[in-house]
Amino acid sequence: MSSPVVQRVEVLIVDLPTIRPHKLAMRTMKGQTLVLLKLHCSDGVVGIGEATTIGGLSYGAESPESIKTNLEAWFAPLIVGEDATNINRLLKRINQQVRGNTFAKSAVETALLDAQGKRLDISVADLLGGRVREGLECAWTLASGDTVRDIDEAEQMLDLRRHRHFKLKIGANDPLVDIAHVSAIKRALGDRASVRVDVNQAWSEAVAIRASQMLADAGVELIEQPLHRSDRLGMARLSAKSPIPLMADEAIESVADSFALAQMAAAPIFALKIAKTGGPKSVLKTAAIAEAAGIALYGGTMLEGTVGTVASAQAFSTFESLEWHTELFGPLLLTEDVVINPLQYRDFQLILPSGSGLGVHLDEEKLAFFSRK
Ligand code: MUC
Ligand code: MG
Repeated sequence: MSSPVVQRVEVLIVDLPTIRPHKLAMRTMKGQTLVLLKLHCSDGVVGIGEATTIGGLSYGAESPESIKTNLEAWFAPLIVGEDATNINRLLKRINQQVRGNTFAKSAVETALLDAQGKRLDISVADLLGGRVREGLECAWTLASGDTVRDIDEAEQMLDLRRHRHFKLKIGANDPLVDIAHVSAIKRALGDRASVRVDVNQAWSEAVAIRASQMLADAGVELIEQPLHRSDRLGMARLSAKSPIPLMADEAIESVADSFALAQMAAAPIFALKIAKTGGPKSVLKTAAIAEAAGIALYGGTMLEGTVGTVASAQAFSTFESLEWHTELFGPLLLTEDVVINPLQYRDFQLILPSGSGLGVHLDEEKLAFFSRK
């Protein structure tokens, strides 16, 4: 019997409202745009994937529109008509013809894994070797831009037992203003919660040296990507001086980047994201580099909807160690979900769904409503 082939590639751009504005150093998000991929296969199986970025072209090098165009114009001819069950061969074919474009690659890899999991009636995590945990502790980002509102939001999350690690988005204001904001939040929450900051590349090394000491004094436990993503040496120098650990985020745009950062001891923690390294299987390569170099892991997000979030969760559930937990809260920032079985968050954890493939199913009515026409 011949193997099923990929028959058709369908890409949807889905614009969804957020529960509140989400303020990052480079852009305030007033909504989120998901890019969803459906791979229709000849055996009737449809694999789904997601390639979502943040703030158009302000965060990553791919925009929702470029991802859709490139999937349709360049990826589709490489995969249509090919054996859908041999994921390694398809990824090799894509990597030989497509440079970069890790967001688009992540959607394709995810959809192939989802389809194969559905076919074999096993989860994506099973395809990756199996889960070592059924739930992932999940941080929440406080980014309303207002200190009092952020404290209220954190209190609500603690009451709901949904999150007890908080990442504060800073970098858009004067550093002293930002540090006062962070200190006030940490003072209000005390030992009931951990507080981390994400500077999204906004500081110079000189500012970061002073700020790292002040943030440590305020009780902050880690600083994410304080310097420009290309400043690896600066990160290494700062890591050697900072009393609290640094985490590399935007500095990792490929598996090769993670190797270079590890070699330079640029940061003792890596934020892994499937979109940055090309998918749930490819992200395991970055995790392996980090593990070999003694770098701790954190399961990051591109603020994806449920499809991208569960794809990340399936991959992160397989890591031997996930010391800094995850921030897979993307679906909770959106007012609408586009799946019929939303993810469950309880006891500070995201619970991995049971079920084959990704374990989630698209809500076609909602998709038709929210898809860009
Ligand atoms: C980032 O830089 O980490 C992840 C969580 C969040 O609030 O923003 C993103 C991007
Ligand atoms: Mg970040």
